[in-house]
Order: sequence, then structure tokens, then C-alpha cells
Amino acid sequence: MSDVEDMEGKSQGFLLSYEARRVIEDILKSKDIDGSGDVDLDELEECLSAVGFQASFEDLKFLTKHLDKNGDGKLQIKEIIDQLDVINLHAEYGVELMAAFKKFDQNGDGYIRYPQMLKILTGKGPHQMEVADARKLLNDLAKSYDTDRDGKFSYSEFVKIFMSDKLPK
Ligand SMILES: [Ca+2]
Ligand SMILES: [Ca+2]
Ligand SMILES: [Ca+2]
Repeated sequence: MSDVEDMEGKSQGFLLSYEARRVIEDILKSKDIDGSGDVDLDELEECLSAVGFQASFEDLKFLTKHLDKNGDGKLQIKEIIDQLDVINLHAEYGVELMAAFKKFDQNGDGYIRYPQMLKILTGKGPHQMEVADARKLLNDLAKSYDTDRDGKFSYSEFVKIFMSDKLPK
């Protein structure tokens, strides 16, 4: 595949350029009348659409929940700006990413704890792993991708696991 084809193939995602960051930041700040830094679904949709990501309602709800680092139930401008690389990958692979994340986050609390992941990896099905292999994989993933070492994978950590292609497909 040539470079040109590769560029065209990825045109659905927005370009995470300095310019895109500035556009997003400018829109969000101009909307933030009371200076709280909170961003609602409409505002999120508007700023993503301005840089070429037409997010569905499901995307918007999912991102609002999973990028909420401080756990106050809302997105702040800073949480968005700090996680634009995650949003960029979500723009491209959102459907697959959400399906994969939800498969592992069975209790729906927005995080994948190690035992949860182990249980899914060794669960009955076409991709069932031996317990020893699954433990080895989990150790490897924990070492490389649980960046804040809290014993669970957030969505931003999970997108890197997904992109690494280390999970059984
Ligand atoms: Ca928040
Ligand atoms: Ca969970
Ligand atoms: Ca973590």
C-alpha cells in the first residue's frame, strides 16, 4: 500500500494537529460562559465536528463517561485536551473499540480490572485461552499499559492495548 492510499484510508479520522487542538480549545473556552470548565454533550459534539469527527450520540455518551478522569460525572476542557490522542483513535476505530471495551468491562463501571480481564480471556468461546497463557498475557499488558499502576485499565490505557494487537481476535 502506498503512502497516499494510507492517508486516504484514514481520512475519516480527524488530523490531530496543533491546529485541531487549538480549534477544539477555542470552541470549548468560548462556550464556557461561567468559567467552570465543564463540557456538555452538545459542546463536545460541536467541537469534534469542527475538526471532522461526526460523533454519534453513543460516541458522545461513551467518551463523556470514559474520559472523565476525576470522576465527577462531567467532562472538563482539560480532560478533553489531555486525551485528544484517545479521541483521535476513537474517531477512527470507535465502533470496534467500544465493542471490545464493553466485552471486558462486564460490570460497566468504566474500568477493566485484572480479574475481569482474566475471566474473559479464559472464558468459553472461540478465543478461549489457557489460564497460564492468559496470566502471562495479562502480566505483559499490565507492565506495558497500566500506566498509572492502579490495577485496572482505563479506556485511555485500553486503546493502546487494542492498537498493540496483543489481544486475541
Ligand atoms: Ca471530569
Ligand atoms: Ca469494570
Ligand atoms: Ca490503570
